[in-house]
Amino acid sequence: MAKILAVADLNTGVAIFLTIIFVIVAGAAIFFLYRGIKKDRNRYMTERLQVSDLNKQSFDDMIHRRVAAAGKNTRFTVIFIELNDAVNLREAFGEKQYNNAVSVIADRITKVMPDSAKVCIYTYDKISIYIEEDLDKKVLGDLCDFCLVEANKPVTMITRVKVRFNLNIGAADYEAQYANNAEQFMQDVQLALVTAKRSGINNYVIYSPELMSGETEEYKYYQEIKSAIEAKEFTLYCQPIRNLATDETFGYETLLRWNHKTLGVLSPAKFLNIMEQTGDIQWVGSWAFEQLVIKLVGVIKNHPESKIILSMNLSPKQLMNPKLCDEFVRIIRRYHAPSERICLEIVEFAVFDKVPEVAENIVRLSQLGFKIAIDNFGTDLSSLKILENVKCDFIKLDRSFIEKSQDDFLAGGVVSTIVSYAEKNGLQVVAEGIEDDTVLQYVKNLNVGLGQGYYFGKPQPFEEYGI
Ligand code: G
Ligand code: MN
Repeated sequence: MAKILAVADLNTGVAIFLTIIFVIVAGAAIFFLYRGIKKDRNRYMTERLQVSDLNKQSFDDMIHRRVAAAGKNTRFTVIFIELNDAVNLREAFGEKQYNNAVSVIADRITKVMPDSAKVCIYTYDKISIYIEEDLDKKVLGDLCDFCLVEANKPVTMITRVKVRFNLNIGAADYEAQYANNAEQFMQDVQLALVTAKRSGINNYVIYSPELMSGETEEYKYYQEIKSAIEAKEFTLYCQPIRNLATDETFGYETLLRWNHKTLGVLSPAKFLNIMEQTGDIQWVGSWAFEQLVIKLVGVIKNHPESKIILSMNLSPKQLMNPKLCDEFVRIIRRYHAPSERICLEIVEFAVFDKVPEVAENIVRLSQLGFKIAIDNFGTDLSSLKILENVKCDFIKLDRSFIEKSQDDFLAGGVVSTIVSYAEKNGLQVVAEGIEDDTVLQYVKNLNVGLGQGYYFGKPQPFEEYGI
């Protein structure tokens, strides 16, 4: 009996022991399974969410390999994203912080891309994306829009300093026509990018042959300007505007100059026309505006007592850009610059009420606090009509008009009329192109308040005027 009990006890013991072993083994299995899944999941997540280790060289190599191995039905997409303020931001925040910010943007972009996408920080101002899929135009357009949204969100640079990047995007699909020609394919992605850039900030363009035929010369020109800006060949000169009654400096007109490698210092007359045609004026204009703002903020910091205003010319093409105001607002906010100390000079005023975008821009710029000047006034008297619709602050009388008005009784009368009109309506008049004492006395006698011209100083680098 006792023996039977002992056997029963033994059986229970073995059963308990086996159960415990089973629980331990099962527990361990579940543990390892869980760990394995977690590890895989983490690997998957990091692979998916991390910017690839690619750099320009390996990215280009990858594209070359893909093109070399491509068959008739191979399709993939490459996107270039260019950060427009790269040079300035890198200078303002330093290399390390700037690079961090670009990584943040690349991460955000990775998250909105399909799984097959490889995102690469291509150069300091460019992110490239390779997508191993045949995307239709609509989907690709949506992806570009996502990129714009993600990259436009503010990035925190140093504690509490948030910066918004501006960008342009170019994309192209690889198709059989590129067989064995990776160079051509990558150049078309770049062309799409340049075309986007010319149409204003925060735009994307998807390459299509119709859109871009005959662009090659312009493309070279674009590259020339871009490398000129990087080589600091573009500078802002300035020319004083004098208060004729007190002889104090009222402000400076800033003027763009291109210190060309081989051609010397070029004035806008030499390059602005072609920039207008190609559309490069949009981004070069924004660049110039930003330089003006940086200068103004420097003046306010170093000479708090100074009240000078800085002015700059806006080209008609710039004024037609519906995003102009947003762009300017973004820049003045970034530097905390007072818009009321910036004057925007606008020529060909008369045509503007016929172009709604232009009229809207002028009204908005004025509402934003910018001072508005009618430049080169006199060449087209119908400009006066616009004063009824748009609030202006300055009328700048053209040099040739003043010259003519000295001998021409009628024109002289017009100057007087303008001066009294200005007085009544709170505008200030600037006589342009004062070269000698005779003209200076003449305009003073007509009660013109402000003057500008070689007599007071030529356009020169800011340092020459001690600012
Ligand atoms: O008004 P507008 O922005 O077009 O005028 C600026 C241009 O006028 C500058 O390129 C400058 O070189 C030129 N300029 C400025 N002062 C004088 C002057 O006294 N005489 C002449 N001839 N040109 C001047
Ligand atoms: Mn001007």
